[in-house]
Amino acid sequence: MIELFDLATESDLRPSPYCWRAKLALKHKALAFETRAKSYSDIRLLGDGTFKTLPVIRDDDRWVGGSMNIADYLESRHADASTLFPHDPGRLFVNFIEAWIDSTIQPLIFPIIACDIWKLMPASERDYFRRTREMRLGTSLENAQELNLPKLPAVRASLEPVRRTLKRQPFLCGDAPAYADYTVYGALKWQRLVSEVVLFDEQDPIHAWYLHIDRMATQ
Ligand SMILES: N[C@@H](CCC(=O)N[C@@H](CS)C(=O)NCC(=O)O)C(=O)O
Repeated sequence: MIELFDLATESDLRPSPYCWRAKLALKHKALAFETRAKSYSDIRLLGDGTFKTLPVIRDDDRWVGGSMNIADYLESRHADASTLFPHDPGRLFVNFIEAWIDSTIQPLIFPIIACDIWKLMPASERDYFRRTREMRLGTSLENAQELNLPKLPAVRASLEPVRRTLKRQPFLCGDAPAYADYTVYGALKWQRLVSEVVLFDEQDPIHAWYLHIDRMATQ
């Protein structure tokens, strides 16, 4: 049975957008797996001790870390199961989506929700989270939230490429969801799990798409 090491909050929410990508890749391939809740300070105890981030998976004696490495590993190991990269043999589309989400969408969302994530962290992880994330944000978690909440309309507008694509087709990958969809979903799930801010409402084309993947993710 594959084990997925997944970042957990104190109340066992699993907010990590990267871990959602890995979880959905496993579900997409219809593989049996169990998640193992971990904190930041547990990461260095996994495998050979070189992992710095979650997700990490263990498949018998094979350890793989990094969401895209995990997707690539599952794709080559289970080539007979439904592909994670349909219509994208060179991975050109999915590479763009990953770069866009990692460099633009998640950094727009993060300052708004960082303080909410901090509140949900186990007490033992809070100092680490605050120190490293305040360094990244260049200000306090509270100040980052206050400064960035008024920018919500711009954050919503930044999802316009997804919205326009979903007006033409049911999923970013075509008629069925695949890894590029899961990469976008991970960012939105992360935000919705930890914060009350609304990035898309029920009229938004993103809504039905999100609910479909959310059912897959949580069943
Ligand atoms: N490029 C990595 C990024 C993963 C990542 O940044 N994960 C965060 C959790 S959301 C983490 O484990 N951070 C460790 C830390 O801050 O110490 C991937 O795609 O998996």
